[in-house]
Amino acid sequence: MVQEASKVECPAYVTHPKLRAWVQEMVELCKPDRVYWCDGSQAEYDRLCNEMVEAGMLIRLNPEKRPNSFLARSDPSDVARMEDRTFVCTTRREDAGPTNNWVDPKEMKATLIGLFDGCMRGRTMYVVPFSMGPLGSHIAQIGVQLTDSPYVVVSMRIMTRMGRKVYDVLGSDGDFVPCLHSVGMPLAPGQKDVPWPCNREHKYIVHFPEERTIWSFGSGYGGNALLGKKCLSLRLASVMARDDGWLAEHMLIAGIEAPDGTKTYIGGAFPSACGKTNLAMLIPPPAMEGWKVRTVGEDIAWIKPGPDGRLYAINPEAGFFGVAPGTSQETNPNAMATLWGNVIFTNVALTPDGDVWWEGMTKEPPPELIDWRGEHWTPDCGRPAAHPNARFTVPASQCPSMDPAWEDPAGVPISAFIFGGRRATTIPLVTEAFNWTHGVYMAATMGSETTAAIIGKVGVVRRDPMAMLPFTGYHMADYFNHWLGFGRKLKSPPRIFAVNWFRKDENGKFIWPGFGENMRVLRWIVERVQGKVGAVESPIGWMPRYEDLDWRGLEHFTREQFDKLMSIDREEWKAEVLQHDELFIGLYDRLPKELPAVRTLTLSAIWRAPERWNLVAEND
Ligand code: SAT
Ligand code: MN
Repeated sequence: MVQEASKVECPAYVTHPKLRAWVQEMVELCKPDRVYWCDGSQAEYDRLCNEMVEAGMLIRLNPEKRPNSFLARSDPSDVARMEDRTFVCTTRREDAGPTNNWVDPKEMKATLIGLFDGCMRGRTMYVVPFSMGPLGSHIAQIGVQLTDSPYVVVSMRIMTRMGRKVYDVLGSDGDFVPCLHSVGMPLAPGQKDVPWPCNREHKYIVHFPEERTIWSFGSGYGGNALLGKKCLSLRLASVMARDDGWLAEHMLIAGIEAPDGTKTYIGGAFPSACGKTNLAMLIPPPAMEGWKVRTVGEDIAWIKPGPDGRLYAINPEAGFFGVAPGTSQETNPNAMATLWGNVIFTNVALTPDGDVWWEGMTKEPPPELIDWRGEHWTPDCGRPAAHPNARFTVPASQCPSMDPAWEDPAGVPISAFIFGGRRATTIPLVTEAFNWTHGVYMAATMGSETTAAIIGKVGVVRRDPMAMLPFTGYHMADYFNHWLGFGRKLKSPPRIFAVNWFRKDENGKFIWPGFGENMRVLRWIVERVQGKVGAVESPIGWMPRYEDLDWRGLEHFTREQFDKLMSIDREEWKAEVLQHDELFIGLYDRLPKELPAVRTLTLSAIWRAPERWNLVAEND
């Protein structure tokens, strides 16, 4: 239904007076030429994609190679989530805490109203109703996004449950999160549009946790613009979760199936560039016959206690917005299979026969390409063909490893949490926390080395508590406190594990072979949960001995190599604990006292241990 903006008429099936009033108010502010109410149908999706192809905003890929798929090229100023333009606006600055950008909500509203006034002139405002989580699940949440970007509309249809049926769940008085988005580039009468409209000068991604609303201006890219993802499902949801006793986490959810058919679900938090998507879709080595990994989610988990005292998790998303570079048949065959068709690619390279390519997809690059900026590219030209943050947007249902229960509105029961970063030194392959409080400490102090994909210096350890640094919508110390209290209330809280696939030897080589071999660690974790396998107590947690892991097919990996991977170096750990302290001091006004207490215990244990603690010595 398309209509003139001045006389906004809601379709009869939209019966929610507050929603109707909000749309009317936002239309009066943004002044679009037209308002379009999305129904979420395939026909609507196809029509919008065709219109974008005609307008030069999308390139249709070769239907024989990549059916029903498209390539978008963004403006070079709009290629990633922008943390420095992301704000959490609470009445009191302390409530946002030191890890969020804060502006007084009244002041921010005034700025935004100025920017949004007339920002959709010459454009269509799309009304996009969506559910994060299976429709009607008691864990799900509803949002309605107003946007002037058809690219965002079609992306939201892949990433969320979007369309008319959301209004049935919402009824006339259900709760929804109002999400306002504009690319911030009004068109004057007769002005020609550009392939990727955005505002090069002003970008604002703003959360009002007390009102539970989101306003995003100036960017059309990813988490800045698909407001159901990081904005709703993490920053706002983390606040809701704190208030209502659940967890909204930056976690994959996977079901680990044993040869006897038993399944153990885990949640896993990793900062970017740690292979989280690959782990969620892992294919075990052939020698570990009968073991399988089933995917429930690869980015976000919403977790609630069930009546039986266990935790149940849903994946609030319906699609993957994954990083393309580095994804290959070798690193992630399931992702490659998922991408057979129905994909919107952004900022990857185009092959001469109308397909896509990115760095790492094949060992040998094609002899020529059109790069992500639309320019001719050859392997020796010195520029990357795909942008390092190039993405695919694809329905999760196409992934061959999806778990049969991935859309179960009740969620899946979680038995373990794993936390991991990218660390060349210090952190062993795997340790199990002594208890919930110790596990929260391990998760809160996790860090990861920055890679080229993350802006800033390469190889510096950035502390990223629970991989939630850019996504916790309130004071980080209150978030730690929420975690501590949450576990205390559970009859048997999930066990907590720390992992590091990235430790290097003295020659700078990765010690652990990685990829599918990570299954060996997952198996140990599952069997720890089931009480089936042993461990030894180290100064920093429980650890597997060599004989506790399944080495079938990897017999060439020696006891000595394993020992190196698991060792604890006193000097390295002294430096590590000092860095934990730095994190804690920054949050000290609200820091739960348990955390410095665990820090003290950790330090004492390291001091009492040999200078270089290792499993071989322990076993002697
Ligand atoms: O752009 S997203 O926020 O969706 C992905 C990311 O940068 O983590
Ligand atoms: Mn993420």
